[in-house]
Amino acid sequence: MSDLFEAKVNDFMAKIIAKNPGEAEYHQAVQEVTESLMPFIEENPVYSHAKILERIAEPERVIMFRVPWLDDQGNIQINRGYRVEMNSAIGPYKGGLRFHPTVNLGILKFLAFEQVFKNSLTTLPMGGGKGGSDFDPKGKSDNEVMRFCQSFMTELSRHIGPDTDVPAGDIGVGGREIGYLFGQYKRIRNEFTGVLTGKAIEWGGSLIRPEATGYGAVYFAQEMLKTQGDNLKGKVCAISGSGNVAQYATEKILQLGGKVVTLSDSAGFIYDEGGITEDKLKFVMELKNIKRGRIKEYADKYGVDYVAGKTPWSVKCDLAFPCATQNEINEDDAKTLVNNGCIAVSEGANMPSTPEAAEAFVKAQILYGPGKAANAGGVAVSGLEMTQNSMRLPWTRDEVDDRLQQIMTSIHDTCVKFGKDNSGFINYINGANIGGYIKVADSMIAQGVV
Ligand code: NDP
Ligand code: 2IT
Repeated sequence: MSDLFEAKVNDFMAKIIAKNPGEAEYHQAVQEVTESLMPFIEENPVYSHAKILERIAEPERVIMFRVPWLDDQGNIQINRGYRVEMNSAIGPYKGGLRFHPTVNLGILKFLAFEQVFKNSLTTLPMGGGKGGSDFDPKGKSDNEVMRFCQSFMTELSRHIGPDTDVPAGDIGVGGREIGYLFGQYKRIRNEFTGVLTGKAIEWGGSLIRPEATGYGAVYFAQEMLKTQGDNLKGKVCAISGSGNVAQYATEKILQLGGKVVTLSDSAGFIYDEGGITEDKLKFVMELKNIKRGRIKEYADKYGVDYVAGKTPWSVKCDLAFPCATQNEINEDDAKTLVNNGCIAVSEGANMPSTPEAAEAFVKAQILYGPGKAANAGGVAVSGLEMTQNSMRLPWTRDEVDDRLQQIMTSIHDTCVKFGKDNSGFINYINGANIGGYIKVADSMIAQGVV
């Protein structure tokens, strides 16, 4: 970046930091987008005159509320609930809910901000939002989770609706939580509508929604490899996480002939040099989705290595799929991956690479697909779930999967269109940020000063 652009980015960021103090993840997400956009905006002054970036970085609305609930011992517990309604220029607010003890306003603002660009990239009419709570579902009984969800939705139900704001899952929010949330919304509003996505198939969910984020991240990796005449066959893949996204990334890699050698959770990672098989993946799904156990139990069962307290990035691999959480790959991890011969990173998680890690990937000119492009398959199929709910007509697995593949290809095309530099290198960060921005920015201009 030239000195001029750097000065403009610094100036813009100083205002963002002053206005949003202490929100490190939010600053990080805005800075990355601003760095990509500054040259583009300077070339297209219509956007700077309309102050689009300044407006996009200010949430349309933030809702914060008390969530009181009774635990199994009859004690009153109090959590904080949030919904960040970031941008509705191209459609109703859309984005997941995260239940995790680390949740705070800054983290949800970064996630909502990323969601605006991601949703725009999907080609579907969805604005951006995100919500959640510092509630920790770990170690809670089903009844406690239900009471929490009912209390959370009692307040949230005033603010959302199928044409207003449509939440879904994220970390700590899966099928069980969506069920309890949906039940409470229906009871309060007396309406059976597509107000949440990620519903079970029997009551309005879409086939392939559980698989969509993980499958999509692998389809995106496949598209990136294709630009080099390569594919997934025989590739050794390191995956972090062992939740929804990691599980279905693993499944799709196996189907496409790759080999997955790691999975992790917040306590450590397993290294299965021989590769995770379909049977072993079944074990992981049962362990994580039903028994709600720890990934160490995989190592105990199959006699493979378990490394406590570490992330998997020291393992030699061809491809890396970070599918756990933000900032899980630091600069050293990124350099280790590159030095070990990693040729592509496809981010299933949101902002899993620190800015220094992302810079190391770009500098090494490996294929680096940032989350807002690579993990957009989840929200894309959420959009398809909304379509099916509106039509009151479900699609087949193949129909949804075909559309998902088309959408991931289209996102990749957009990244190439806006991210390819003069040397032919595809900077997917710039491609995703500029490609996601234009539709939202043009819509905001058309809708006036709102
Ligand atoms: P899950 O709750 O199903 O799984 C999360 C996984 O990540 C678990 O293995 C969890 O380990 C691990 N993890 C969570 N927080 C941390 C942490 N602070 N440090 C280390 N490991 C951690 O969530 P998802 O699979 O749905 O989400 C994973 C990522 O994908 C998130 O970044 C999410 O925002 C992103 N994403 C999800 C989409 C979806 O459709 N679900 C769509 C697009 C992106 P443990 O069990 O020990 O906490
Ligand atoms: O980060 C994400 O894109 C999600 N958690 C999915 C959002 C959605 O509305 O399906």
